[in-house]
Amino acid sequence: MEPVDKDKERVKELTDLLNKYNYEYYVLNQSEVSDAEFDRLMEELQLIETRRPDLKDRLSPTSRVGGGIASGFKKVTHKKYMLSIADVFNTDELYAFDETVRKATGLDKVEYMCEVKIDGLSCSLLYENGDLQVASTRGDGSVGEDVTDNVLTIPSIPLHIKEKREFEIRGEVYMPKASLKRLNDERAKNGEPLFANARNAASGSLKNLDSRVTASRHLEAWWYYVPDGLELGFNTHAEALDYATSLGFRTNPERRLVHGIEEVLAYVEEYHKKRPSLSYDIDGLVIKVNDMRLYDTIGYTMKVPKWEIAYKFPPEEQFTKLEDIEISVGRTGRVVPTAVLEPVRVAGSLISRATLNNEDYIKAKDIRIGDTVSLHKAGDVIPEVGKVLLERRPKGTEPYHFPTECPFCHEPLTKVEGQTFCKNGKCPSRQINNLILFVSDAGMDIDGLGEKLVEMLFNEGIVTSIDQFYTLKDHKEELMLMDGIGEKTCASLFEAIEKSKQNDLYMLLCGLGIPLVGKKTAIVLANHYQSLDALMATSKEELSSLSDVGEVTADRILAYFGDPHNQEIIAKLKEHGVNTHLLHPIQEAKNNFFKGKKFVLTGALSVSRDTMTKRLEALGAKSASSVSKATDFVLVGSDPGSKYDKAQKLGITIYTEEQITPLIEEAEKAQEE
Ligand code: 0OX
Repeated sequence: MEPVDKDKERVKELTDLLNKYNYEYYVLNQSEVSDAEFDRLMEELQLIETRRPDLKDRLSPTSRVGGGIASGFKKVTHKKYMLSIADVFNTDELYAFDETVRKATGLDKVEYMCEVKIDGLSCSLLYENGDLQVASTRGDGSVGEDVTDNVLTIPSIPLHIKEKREFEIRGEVYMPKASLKRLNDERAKNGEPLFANARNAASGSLKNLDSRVTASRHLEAWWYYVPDGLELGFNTHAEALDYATSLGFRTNPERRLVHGIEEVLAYVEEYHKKRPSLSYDIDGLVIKVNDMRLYDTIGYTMKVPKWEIAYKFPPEEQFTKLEDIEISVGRTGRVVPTAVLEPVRVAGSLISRATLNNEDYIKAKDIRIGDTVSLHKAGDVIPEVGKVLLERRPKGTEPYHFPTECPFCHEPLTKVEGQTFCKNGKCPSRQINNLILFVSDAGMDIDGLGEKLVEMLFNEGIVTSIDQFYTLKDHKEELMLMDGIGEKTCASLFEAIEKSKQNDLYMLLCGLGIPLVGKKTAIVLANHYQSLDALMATSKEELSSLSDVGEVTADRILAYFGDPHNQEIIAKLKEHGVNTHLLHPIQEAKNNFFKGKKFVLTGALSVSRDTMTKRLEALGAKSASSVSKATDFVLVGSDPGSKYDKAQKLGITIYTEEQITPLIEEAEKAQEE
């Protein structure tokens, strides 16, 4: 008899448990285990694997966190050609599609599966003997790229399935709207270029050579096609999808089986309306013949099947006049051109400014002041100027000359990889933006110091570096001469500045504006080093070993603290009594009912609104001042204002303090575990 290998048994137990919890949490959206318990089991498995590398399986749940950096992606030849779909843009074309299908099959009324068309990146998963073998992108349809290491980091994807025959499933990897917003907010704070839409972000994340980056991007996937459905014994697409669901794959619940084209049109109309409320971007709908036995009869044209069609939504586009091009220089020195527009409504909001990205973007489209331009919301997030309507170009316009020197400091500008930079660290625009970051809620969160006031303080020479906020009280007389600043404003401003000295270390780190250090990284650094001095004395090796700190970030951090000018400012902050130590270990809000939810407070509560806001924010909720369709819930106290009426009108969930308190307490308890 073989001796019992206790580690081996425990690895199996832990693997099964972790896979089960992952499935329950990420596929079923229900969980019977706390995050803390899950993390504990994961750490235990990691420990055993470190001690016993012979027991580490390629498909271990620990591989979900990402690993090394690849030098490139291997090519994968698809077993069956990875089809794409023909597009149609209106209902007439949908009728024509139905007619083709009816003619080919001789049916009067066809059964169709209607699906939403996810705006992501198509992906194939191949399982052999129940184990995930390879995950690949579509590529040119015949040959794709092996992205298995990256796909493993998407927690909802099953590593093992109970089907032991060879099984392939295809679907779409995507970035949920909330993840894209979080990612772009973080990139904006770090002065990095933003992703224009969810598809680009998903593609950049799935095809990243560093699987730890993929893991940090919170990708998701829906699975929508079993290419060998017939061979596996299913007659219909619906049956194949139900089987995939039973194997543990996420299949999209918005799908609907309908009879005849009229019901297809009803689905189309319904999803036009439903589109904004989905948590991910869709760019259309997909209509598939349900009976797979008919596919060969209906046939294929070149690379697209005739048994399915994509109905594409019209782009949300408007036209307006470009009145001016404004140039701004952010704190990192990146020069960004912005279009100043005649205000126009796009996808529900009034737009008067839109990004022009960079010099090359303007040049490629020959965008000129005075032009009529199309405007769309890139990925429904950032308004972007699309094309120029040349037929409406007024006489006498001139090609736009991108500045060659900084409009703020007049130093020559430098171009790096398509982006333009002002490299002058003393540039007033960069300095003002640094100051703004320091006091903003993304930094030290000092109430009363708005962008306008900071700019005035800089222009008056009162605050030209961040440490000088702490000597502002010596300039009371000059301050009182400024517009709208009286005795009371001054007093509360000085109080807020004084209070900020007691901020926790991570807030200071965010406020310093260290390149590539956003809130998440700042928390990791603060928790690990516990003091600014310890962080300033660190090595590249130690920095790079931390989660969320890649090599590039480590270099930037070291360069920042190595700069004598920054060292001088930090010394002054310390002299003024600014805290440079970790006060409370900070945790990222765990998944709970409140995380990511947008709330509005109205009426009087038993505690101050500030206290309640802080409590909800600590759970990951986001406060907003006015009620809109995007509000998730409104908390009402006594004598609520018009926000209450608006919430009722919009059908937004309303809680009283009594109703919400038990929910908050439950989430707080989970947070502490
Ligand atoms: C989507 C989507 C894409 C099946 C055979 C060719 C295309 N983006 O959501 N493709 C398909 O169908 C495949 N369905 C979808 N829902």
